[in-house]
Amino acid sequence: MPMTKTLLTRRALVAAAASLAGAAFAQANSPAALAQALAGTPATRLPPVSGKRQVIIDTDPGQDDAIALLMAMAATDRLDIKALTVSVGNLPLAVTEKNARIVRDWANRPEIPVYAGYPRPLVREPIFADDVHGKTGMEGPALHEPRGPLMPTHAVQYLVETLRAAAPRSITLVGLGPLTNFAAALNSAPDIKPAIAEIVVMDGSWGVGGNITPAATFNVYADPEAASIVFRSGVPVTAMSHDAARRVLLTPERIVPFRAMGNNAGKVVADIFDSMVAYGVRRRGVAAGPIYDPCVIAYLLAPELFKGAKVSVDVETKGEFTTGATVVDFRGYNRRAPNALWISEADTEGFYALLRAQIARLP
Ligand SMILES: [Ca+2]
Repeated sequence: MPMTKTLLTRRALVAAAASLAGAAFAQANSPAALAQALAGTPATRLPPVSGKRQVIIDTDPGQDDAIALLMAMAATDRLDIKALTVSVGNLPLAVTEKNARIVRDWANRPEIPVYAGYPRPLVREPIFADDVHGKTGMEGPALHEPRGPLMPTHAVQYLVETLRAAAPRSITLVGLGPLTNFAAALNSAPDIKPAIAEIVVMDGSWGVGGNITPAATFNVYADPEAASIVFRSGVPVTAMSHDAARRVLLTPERIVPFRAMGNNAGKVVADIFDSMVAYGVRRRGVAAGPIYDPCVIAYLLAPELFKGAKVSVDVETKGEFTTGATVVDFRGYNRRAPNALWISEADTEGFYALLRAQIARLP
């Protein structure tokens, strides 16, 4: 290629990067930075937050849910957990609601109420992930009969009544499973939207494909209509994507400090992690694996550990091969205002330091 053409090509690349991502980004004109700029909106580091957040956590425990819930319930200085609502997902509802109450016991937080939601997705047949999480849903540690009862009220009724009585933008909804309960609440009572500060979900992937089909991640695939309702709700959504969560790889070395903590919660986490690594060996032949849901709690406590971008996200509900896929418009093709903060990068070492600090606080 002649020299002038090479220069022109390079100049065109720099100009394209500048127009897409701003002059400051284009100054970092390494090939990797240029490639990222041409791919679309670059993720930026999220600012830290302070103060205490009121949260309602919807969950389908689930091994990674259990660790996420322990992490959240340890953060008594940062999270005011109003309730756990339980969804069908990794296992049937009868298993997930019982597991949520067991985790509550492990954290010694008997005052947190647990409400069970719908036993099925909005319109589809349920799918489960007991091949991953074991028949108990929390394979690894010894499980006991929960000490506290389930609340008699349906989770969706609880959500609607609580949000109707709440101050504007005061409660953060945290979704660690399929989004059936949140979608049902939003659909049946749209007047609850102003009370919601943000809906933070463990959902979707763009760069790294799915974990239940080639295109879809489990929580979306299990109830894509529900995920679509949440993303289209008009409430600010933060999506902890698999793009970010799969960077937070669990390895045998990272389990050692939890087993050495000397508290029961550290042993529980180490037992669950050992089971997850064993699954990684069985399924993929490597002693490592991703842990998903705890990344969502880490975002609530320390968003500065993550990078993200505000983008437009759609959920595929009619695909022949792609049902449950999240379609992320990094380049602004659809000319809509962003509906989500898409988190795509994570600080792995920072994440594990935070998780260790939280689990060490528990009994
Ligand atoms: Ca989950």
